[in-house]
Amino acid sequence: MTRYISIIFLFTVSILLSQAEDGSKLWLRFGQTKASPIHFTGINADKNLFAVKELQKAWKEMYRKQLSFNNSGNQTLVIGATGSKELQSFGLNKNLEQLGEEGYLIKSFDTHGKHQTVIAAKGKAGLLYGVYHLLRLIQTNDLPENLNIVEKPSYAVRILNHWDNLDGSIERGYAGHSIWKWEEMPTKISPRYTEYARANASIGINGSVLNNVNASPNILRKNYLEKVKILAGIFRPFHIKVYLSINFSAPSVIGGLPTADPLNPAVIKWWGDKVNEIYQLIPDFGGFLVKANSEGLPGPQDFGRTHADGANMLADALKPHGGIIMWRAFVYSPDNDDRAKQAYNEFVPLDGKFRDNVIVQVKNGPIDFQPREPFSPLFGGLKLTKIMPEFQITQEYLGQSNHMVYLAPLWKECLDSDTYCQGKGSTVARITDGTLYKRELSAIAGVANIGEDTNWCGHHFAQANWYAFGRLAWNHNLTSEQIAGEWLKMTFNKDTGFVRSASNMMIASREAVVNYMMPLGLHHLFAWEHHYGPEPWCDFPNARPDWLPKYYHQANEDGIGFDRSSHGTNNVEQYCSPLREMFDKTETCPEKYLLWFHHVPWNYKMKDGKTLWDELCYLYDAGVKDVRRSEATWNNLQAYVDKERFEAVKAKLAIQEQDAIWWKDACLLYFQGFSQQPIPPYIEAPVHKLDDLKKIKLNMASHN
Ligand code: GCV
Repeated sequence: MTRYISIIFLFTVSILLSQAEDGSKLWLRFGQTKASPIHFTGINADKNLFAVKELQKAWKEMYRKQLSFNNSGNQTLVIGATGSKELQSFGLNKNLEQLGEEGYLIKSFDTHGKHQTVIAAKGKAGLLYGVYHLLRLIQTNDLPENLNIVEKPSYAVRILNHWDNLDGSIERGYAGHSIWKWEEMPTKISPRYTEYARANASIGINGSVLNNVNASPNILRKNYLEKVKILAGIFRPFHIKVYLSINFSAPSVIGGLPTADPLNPAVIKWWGDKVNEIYQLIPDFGGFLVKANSEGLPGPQDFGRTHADGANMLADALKPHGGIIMWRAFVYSPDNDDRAKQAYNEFVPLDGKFRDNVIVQVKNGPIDFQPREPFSPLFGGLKLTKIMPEFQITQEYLGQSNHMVYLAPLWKECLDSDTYCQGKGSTVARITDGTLYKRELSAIAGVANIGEDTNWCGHHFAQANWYAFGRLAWNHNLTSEQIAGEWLKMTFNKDTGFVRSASNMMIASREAVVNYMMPLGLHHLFAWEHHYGPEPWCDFPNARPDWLPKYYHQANEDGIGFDRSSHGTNNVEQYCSPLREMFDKTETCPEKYLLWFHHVPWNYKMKDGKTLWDELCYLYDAGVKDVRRSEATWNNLQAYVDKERFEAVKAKLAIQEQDAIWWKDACLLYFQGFSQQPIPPYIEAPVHKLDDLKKIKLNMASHN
């Protein structure tokens, strides 16, 4: 009897646990959300198609049964690729041709008293994306009676960069250890690999760089390549290619050669052989991501060669197999007068010298993923070279997995920036998506925020950034609001009021973090080691000057900010007219970039009539207030969110509020030492003492 009761007890507990809202299902909560009424009487499709299997899997979770393969009802769903018998009567072949391999149509047809919904594409990839699109419409309750959807991705390569090390740690990862269990493969294959692939495919991501750009040469050893092959096999049906970060000195470290000089014939042969070996194992391997001559990593310059020499040698090895090189432009050295200028100075003289399967990968801003930076001048500067944006989904400098910061507005700000490099309308989006220069190969990368935490990303709202990256990579014309709305409906609740409030909260969160961390173009004020909290005072003997905050804020008795104008380092010259002139003068420089481009006196009059000092105080304070507003909003939304996730987010928001106050007090008290001005009475007075804040030492070892 006791045994019987305990079985019932265990059974009940396991049901409850399996229903726990722990975030593990991401936005694919087919079984958890209230599904909309069934629209279809049956499906007409090849049941062996992976896209159809994915549809049926989700369907079963939503409706507890599969959609029957039955074409006789009056509301059929038809799925088929060009040339398939299912598509024959619809005459869509011409339209599909224009949509490429990944595009698709979802269209309604009313014929012979039948209402048919057709998902059509040129090939399997498009069908898969079409199915996920339909599922999204069902999940969000946005499936209209008549559909006429035409989709084609903005970028050809939509890729996540994992900064995962082979020992399971993640550089700048804040959601636990790596999901790649190298030691366990091939004996044990984590089910998360498939879930990862599905989540990515559902938002259009089609590539994954598995390992850190600070790459261990060992990833190219045979035993690791065998494991990479396993992941590639799992990802393949989801139309996701694997890519690897490589270490430029691999030919010497693991190949035993005396050099890694890219022009040395033995080195060229070594790479050629290695690439052949990879393609033997993984015929659809995507290519390499390379961080070279950057932050101490080896590269072609070690042998007197250029970045182009290095990239081209690797590109030549990959070319016969259709692989690409993503060559990072994240280079800077302490010997130069301004870090913001260096990537441009290094790469613009090489413009036009790269092979056609090389794309130069550029971080959105010229420094390093700060809460706000102007776009990197390389986007306008490189005209003959393919160039791709690199965004950081993981929140290295934005509160890591403690702060709720929705990043779509930050990325849109960069993509929508007009570089003017080919006249008005030369936006970063148009330069990188291939439309401005009519290029087929285009790409966009996001540094992943994924780890083995149950909810994948550490913070429930950080999932929105993974989601938003994928959606923007697919369609950079989507608005931040649209993406937030979709994600909220799928992840939390479809209630209109809930979505409106939560979406407003998400949208406001980016400006909030700018305000409480680094308003008005301030940057790099974070702590030396962990990059989490403020340390504008940080200094110690023999430190690299360009790794110290004072290099960037340049605060003194006269004012604050980095003079990058024509009177200073002349970084403004790297931007095309009229931006160059606009950034050059304090009166015309947008105030959000004021201290990025100018050293400004404390009593400088801002557009709203305040002095610079008062404005700085006002903005830091506004950032804290913004976070409090988010807390109030979230508390009001309690009825719409399950207890588990509600409490988890609430607890993180409380940390964020404390951190915002920490940032505000630290920065204002420290800069006050230079401005010598009082904090205005309408600003909340600091609650900390500067000396106490200077003593804070975080043990963030587990975070890096
Ligand atoms: C992967 C910054 C980060 C490093 C990172 C580097 C890069 O410096 O702090 O952790 O290294 O950027 O993007 O290469």
